[in-house]
Amino acid sequence: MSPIHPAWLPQTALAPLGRLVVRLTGDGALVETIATELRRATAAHGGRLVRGTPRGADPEPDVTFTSSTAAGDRADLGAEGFRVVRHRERLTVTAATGDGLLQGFFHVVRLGHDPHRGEDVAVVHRPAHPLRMLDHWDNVESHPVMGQVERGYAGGSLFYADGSVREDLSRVGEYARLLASVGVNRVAINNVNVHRTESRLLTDGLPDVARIAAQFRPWRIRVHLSVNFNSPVALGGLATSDPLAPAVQQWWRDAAARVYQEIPDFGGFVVKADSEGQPGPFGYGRDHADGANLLARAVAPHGGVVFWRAFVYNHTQDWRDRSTDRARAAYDHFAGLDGRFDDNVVVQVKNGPIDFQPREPVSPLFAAMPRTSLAVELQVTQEYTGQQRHAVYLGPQWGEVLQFPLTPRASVSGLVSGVVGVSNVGDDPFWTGHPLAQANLYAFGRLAWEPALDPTAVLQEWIVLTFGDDPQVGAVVHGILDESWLVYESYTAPLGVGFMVRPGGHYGPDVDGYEYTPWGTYHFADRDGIGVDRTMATGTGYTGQYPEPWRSTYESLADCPDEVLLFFHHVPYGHVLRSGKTVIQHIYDSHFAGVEAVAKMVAAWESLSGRIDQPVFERGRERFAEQLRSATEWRDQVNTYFFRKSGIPDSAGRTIF
Ligand code: GCW
Repeated sequence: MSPIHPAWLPQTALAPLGRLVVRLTGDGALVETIATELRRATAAHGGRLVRGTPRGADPEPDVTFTSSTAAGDRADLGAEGFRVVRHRERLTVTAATGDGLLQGFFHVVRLGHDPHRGEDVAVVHRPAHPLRMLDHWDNVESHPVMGQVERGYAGGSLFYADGSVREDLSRVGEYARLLASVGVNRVAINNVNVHRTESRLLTDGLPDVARIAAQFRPWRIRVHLSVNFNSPVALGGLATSDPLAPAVQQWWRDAAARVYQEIPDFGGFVVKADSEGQPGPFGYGRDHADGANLLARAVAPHGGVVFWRAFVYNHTQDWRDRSTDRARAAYDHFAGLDGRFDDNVVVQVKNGPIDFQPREPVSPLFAAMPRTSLAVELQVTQEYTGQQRHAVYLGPQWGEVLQFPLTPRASVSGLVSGVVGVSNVGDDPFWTGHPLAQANLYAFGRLAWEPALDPTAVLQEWIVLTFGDDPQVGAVVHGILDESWLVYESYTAPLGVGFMVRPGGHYGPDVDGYEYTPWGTYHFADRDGIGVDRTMATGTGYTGQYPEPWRSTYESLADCPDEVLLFFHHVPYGHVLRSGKTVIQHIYDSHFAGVEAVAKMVAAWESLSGRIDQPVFERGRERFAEQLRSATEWRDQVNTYFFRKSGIPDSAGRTIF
């Protein structure tokens, strides 16, 4: 087995700073964390760390990290911000908190060579969202169908093995360091589908949860638990879990108090309720505000937050029933509850209305709950985007989602206070299965902190930290990843229709895989056309959930953007897209082009042989071979399916089966 890959923080990434004279002032746990980093780096690379206030004999520092208690700095920099000033080849980073100083430290690491040299600057960095979180869908006990990590493509869990919390959690500490370096400040450590063993983390498992929290604490990352709504019955032996029953409320208050006794900086709960078989308030005739507030009031005295997921829909639909539309579900369940959630509830909404497809419009729910704290949930783990066997850099997708101007006044980012990602990490030596999938974890944190960052520039940061500054390696990795999301989209389900995947595992093509299932996501292809009519005029009315101008844009066949056309409209194969191509020709062309693009990626990767770590190269090579095989399969199945349905040949006469 290969040794654990250092991801984007190899020793070399700290070398530029480690060669300098660095001063660090302030105290507290986080300042000690920074001190440890600096001590190691300067010892390894010949620099020098000076602690505390300057003394006459000290050398002049090149870089100073300083904790400020000034009221002005507090106001200016906030709880996590920092100021960077470069003046006459001296760099000073000032923060009002340890959190801010830690973020400032990693900022300087990202600056790379000679961070103190260059033009004079004075900039303040503050996060766009206070809540930046990763959810793990990890099970304590390997689930018979879903395994150790639900939708995990990177081996087992970092936290659990053989039915319990791991004895040796040192890798969790390494993980915490990586997450802190990109600004993640919360982690939920168990699957939102809370099975029996996992539900006990809240009770008997607490000492083990405390051990995990201890690994995250030096990096100021708060730990959350996913909890089962039915816990008062299942764990407490109560007759009901009705959120309005006083005994139930007391049970949750007591449970929360026990957690905070063990883990004073515990973050709070994450809840998936009334969704895909998980229990919830509907079972007691209550709504989701009742349910969320029940838990929020239990953690409120301790400063806790409840992330309540809006992923609520009917997964036992009848495919014959054209009136139900899964895309409508989150809005239909939640929009009417706006204003009823307690302040420490965060309603967590998936980026799109269905389920992390390669392309979906953004969820209209973000615009419908102005009096509620919201978080956008992104899927870092590549469930529907190639399962970490395909190289797919998701930074551009997330940038688009976060910056999407959903209302005339605000982007999605401006409408939420948190960004949550489903983690793509496991106990794999490369952390993420595909070594290039590390870039997604990196970009998640960076874009959650600052959504306006250019995803290509973020990728560049990741490349230099990870591989060093060999320009050829940089060019190749950019060449592979910059457009990789669009490439993936091009050889899979076309024009926003989504879900043409194998049921259950969700890998590989199956055009009709979900067409007649109860899960409710269909393409409605027949001999004449394809797509889901979600218009108000003739379809499910989903377009009516959007504010203007999107309501009219999506409603109108002429105005609807091509990439989501089939999400909103059912059209004939001969319908001419805004691109000038017919729908059927677009399907053929994009699938052929997609596979050609993958073949180029494979060749590009081969050119890195000998230029990057051999184990990384080998792992990548194995993944690229699979990507090419799988993309070819997608191309041939999708093209053949639509050729047979439509009878319309490819205008370029290429091979379709
Ligand atoms: O994407 C779907 C997945 C489920 C997952 C669910 C959810 C954890 O297929 O595995 O369950 O979404 O987000 O709750």
